[in-house]
Amino acid sequence: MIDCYTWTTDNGYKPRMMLEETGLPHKIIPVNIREKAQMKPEFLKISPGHKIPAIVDHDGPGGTVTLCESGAIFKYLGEKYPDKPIVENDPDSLPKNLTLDQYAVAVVQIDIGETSQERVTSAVQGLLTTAYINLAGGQDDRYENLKRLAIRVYQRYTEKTAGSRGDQRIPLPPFETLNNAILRQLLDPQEGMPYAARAVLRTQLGLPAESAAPAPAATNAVEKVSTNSATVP
Ligand SMILES: N[C@@H](CCC(=O)N[C@@H](CS)C(=O)NCC(=O)O)C(=O)O
Repeated sequence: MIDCYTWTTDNGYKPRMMLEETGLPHKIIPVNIREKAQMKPEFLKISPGHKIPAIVDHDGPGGTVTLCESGAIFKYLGEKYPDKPIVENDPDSLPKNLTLDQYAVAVVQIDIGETSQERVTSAVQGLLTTAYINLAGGQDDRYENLKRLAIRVYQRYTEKTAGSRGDQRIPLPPFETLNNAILRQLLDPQEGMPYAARAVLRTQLGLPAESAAPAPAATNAVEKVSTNSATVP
């Protein structure tokens, strides 16, 4: 059994979601940081720096393991349970395939109720950016995983907002629009990736080589590719 000391903050959600997704036996112990519960002596014994999240694994290697820092917790759980997928319905989302940041971005899909349109937009764009950077670096598998996560986060938010009563939230821009914006940024000769990386990315995406006057050509080409690549798996 793992005790997870946490609160409803971004850092607090990371290990909590990981525990919930892996289905590991755990107990959530809320530490209300608004009421300064993190300063209580019993919690300071677990987290001397008075930070959530923290875990206590009663079945750790060699006995009880106490850990703070969401990055360390993520690594620990990933090493202890390497075969448990950590993103809902995604069998490829093994801890070894994702960094904490990528995972953290992906979990916005799980508690979308409290997640704003801006946050989901930036999460999707962050995942897409990392996906294309990986593709340009020859990491095709990581590209596929990240792109899939981006699509899943997008879909999840769209489904949730469509279903909620009297929801005033602004819908997300079309996926293609987000995808195109990222590709345009990355492929921009002045502001984007270095020339060699742009060339690899263009080849991988089946885009024509950079022309002397890239702006209109790149825009059209990107529209075409992103429509295809936005197909939901
Ligand atoms: N680097 C740490 C940051 C943890 C952190 O900043 N926790 C905040 C809440 S999100 C906290 O416990 N604040 C209460 C305090 O510092 O007293 C992590 O990723 O776990």
